[in-house]
Amino acid sequence: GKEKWPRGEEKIWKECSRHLDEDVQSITKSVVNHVQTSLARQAYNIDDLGAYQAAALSVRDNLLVNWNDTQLHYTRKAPKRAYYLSLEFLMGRTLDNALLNLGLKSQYKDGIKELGFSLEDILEQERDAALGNGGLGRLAACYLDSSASQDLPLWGYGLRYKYGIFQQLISPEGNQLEAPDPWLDNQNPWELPRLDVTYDVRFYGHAERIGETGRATWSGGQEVLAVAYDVMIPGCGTKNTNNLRLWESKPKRGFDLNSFNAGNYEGAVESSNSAAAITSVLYPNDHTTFGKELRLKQQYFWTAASLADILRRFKNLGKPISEFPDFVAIQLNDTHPTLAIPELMRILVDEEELRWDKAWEIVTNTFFFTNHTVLPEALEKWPVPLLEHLLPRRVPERHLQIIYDINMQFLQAVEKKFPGDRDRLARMSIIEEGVPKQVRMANLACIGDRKVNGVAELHSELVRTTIMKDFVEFYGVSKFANVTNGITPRRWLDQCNPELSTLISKTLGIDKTVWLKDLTKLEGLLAHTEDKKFRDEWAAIKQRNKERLAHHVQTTLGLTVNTHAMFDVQIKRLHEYKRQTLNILGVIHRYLTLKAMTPEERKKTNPRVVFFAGKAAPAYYIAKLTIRLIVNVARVINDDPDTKNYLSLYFLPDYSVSLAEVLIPASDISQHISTAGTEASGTSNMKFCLNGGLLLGTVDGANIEIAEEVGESNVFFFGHLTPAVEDLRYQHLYHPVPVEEKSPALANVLNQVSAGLFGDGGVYEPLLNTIRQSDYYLITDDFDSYISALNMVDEAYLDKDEWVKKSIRTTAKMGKFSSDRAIMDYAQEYWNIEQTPVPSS
Ligand code: GFP
Ligand code: GFP
Repeated sequence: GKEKWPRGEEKIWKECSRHLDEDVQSITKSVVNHVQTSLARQAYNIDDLGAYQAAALSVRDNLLVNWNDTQLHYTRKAPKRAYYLSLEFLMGRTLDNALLNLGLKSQYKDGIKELGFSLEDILEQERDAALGNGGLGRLAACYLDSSASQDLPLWGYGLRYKYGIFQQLISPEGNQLEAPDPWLDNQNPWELPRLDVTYDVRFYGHAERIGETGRATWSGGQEVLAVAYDVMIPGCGTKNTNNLRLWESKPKRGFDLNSFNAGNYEGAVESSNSAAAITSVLYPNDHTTFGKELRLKQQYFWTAASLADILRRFKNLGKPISEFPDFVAIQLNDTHPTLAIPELMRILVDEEELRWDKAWEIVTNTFFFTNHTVLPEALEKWPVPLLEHLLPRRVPERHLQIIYDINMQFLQAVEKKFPGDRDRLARMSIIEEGVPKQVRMANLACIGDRKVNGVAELHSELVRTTIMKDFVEFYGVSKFANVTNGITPRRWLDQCNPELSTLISKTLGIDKTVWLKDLTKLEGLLAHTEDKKFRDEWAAIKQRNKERLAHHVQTTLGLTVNTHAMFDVQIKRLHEYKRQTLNILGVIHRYLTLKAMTPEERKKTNPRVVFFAGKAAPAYYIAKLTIRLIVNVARVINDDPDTKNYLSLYFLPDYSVSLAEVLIPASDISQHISTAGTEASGTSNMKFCLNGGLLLGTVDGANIEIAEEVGESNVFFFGHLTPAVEDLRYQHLYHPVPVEEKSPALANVLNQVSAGLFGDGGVYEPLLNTIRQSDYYLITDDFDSYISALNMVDEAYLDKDEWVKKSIRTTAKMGKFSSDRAIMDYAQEYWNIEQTPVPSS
């Protein structure tokens, strides 16, 4: 029989239920309450950190009211749901964002003030949740925000790493050092441990076929427990509050008392330690594959737990399993969660006892796959022996057997369509021959998915014509589409640039929640570009944001920044394809040019301050050398009395979401200068432009679509185009032209570095040689046009009025790049899910 629900009197439950605190008095009360009860502190011994924690707990109570209503509403309405599986969620800080989305910021500000604290100060106490490396992880975070803001029934699934991305320190020589990021040390008020939501996940062990059926059982090996932690994701101007479920791994059987009693103390905790290791660190990814068993273990652990949870929720609906794809869509963010494909097959065949064909139909209607890069070294492959070892062994090796079976059927179909084309079969096979054999995850993801997408027009086209060419010929082109990335305007304008947000609302004459949720409304700003007063306000806000950044540099690094100069920013992971090297060589060129000028000539130049920030993967030697060069160039030029008023350079250590929030609103120009065809999309380009910073870039990724929106006269483009890249690389290898001939200016720069202008030149030889030799990323080919583009930027900046107009036009045309547009595209064209707003009670 059905359990009675709720227990006890419904009336009492209702009467005693918590509601949102909306007025200053109840907010203040709830904060004080948390100080006393949750923190066990009092008025006389509470500090900023404590005040932050109490405020966070009070906001969390409010979020929970909405979160509970949302989850219950979704459960009752039972709409089709989407699940976003991502190994990275780069969330940053939560408190400010939650206050803005709840619409309670000013009330909290007042309440906190009454208690003697400032909201600004306590916001600074929060540590970033840095569970990601870069663009891919921050994109996932923007999509969560948009899914809630657009009332879409979507949950994220990821891992709760004990240590986020490493903290970056810079040694006195300028080397990057890595330290662990113990982000959970001060406790995390934004997560709800769900000790009741757990799943067993098994590694190693063996599978055994049951009689003559295709089914098998799996036993032995190591079993760990996946424990759920829920993170509330509030939407903007709506009650809908979605969920991000992060898994922590715990030992299934913890402390071994027998070993302990026998005097084997280490043995007693061994299994606990090995289980906890699975979710202890986020792998810093440098876009190259590495055969780390632990990483594969993470991937399996996370996909297995997430699928089990999704399946349980589906089963609660009481629908037949054949309807699974009518209620569930699963988005695979890159290839990291691809093991979900064989895992769902295993569940359907072994546990649900479905026939292979039926199971395969369900699988291929459930999954969707996003590719984020065409860099060959980034396409994940796993050695067959490793998979064999980790997932159950013995005949049949279950997951591997499933992969082989999928592959066999697939290749038979290919053979049928393209008879006798052995090379094609070899290219398309999930298994790459060699010693050892490898499993190509992108092929598996493509075969097991309903649709594949790239993240900007050019990138999606490259996916279709390069890495997935054979698959397009096999499946037809309609399986391969594009969703250009987006960013949430809540964090990347309203939160990081509150003054600009206020000015925009005032100018458009609408409430901010309206344009923040329909970003195309920004076009209304175009009508005001000729209004001098508006332009002055616009420029004054940029100036104050520059001062805010300067203040940050002063307090963190003790350095004084010239806020009257143009602010030129490049912030992103360090990678050769992103070409921070091109930028620093350009800075050196500028420095040498200034040095050669007379003081009078210098006075006529446009002062420039260049900012860099970004982390290099710990094992990426060339990227680390680039950081070292930047730091040492900064030392020399910032100290040179001849030039320091006209050019200075800062490398801001430990790049993070929070640092980006200070840098982006302060930029006049930002650089997105990847070798054409290498940056899939880029998303910081959108953030800068949304905040009225102009773009200097190559014709690559989403830069192209940004230019289409704002008009080419408002961006600064340079460099070779994608179709030329292959030929140029070929030339470099077979008909190399010396740098001296290609670009005397660049040759001079390289020689000065070698000669020791920035300290021991020998140190930089390996970096310089990448340019002098094969120059895979085409620095020599693009250098001169890069320098001309920089000069054009200078010239344009001299006309302040026109510059501000360009800035306004740029912001005005960013509507397309809201992640709301992108998430609605996924919802409608891919997942087929509907907006499910929670009624305001
Ligand atoms: C979710 C939430 C629960 C909540 C229910 C409401 O559960 O906290 O009580 O929805 O229906 F996690 P599942 O969908 O995971 O069962
Ligand atoms: C990757 C790509 C970027 C793209 C993001 C999001 O970023 O071009 O914008 O994914 O799709 F390289 P990273 O994770 O490598 O920073």
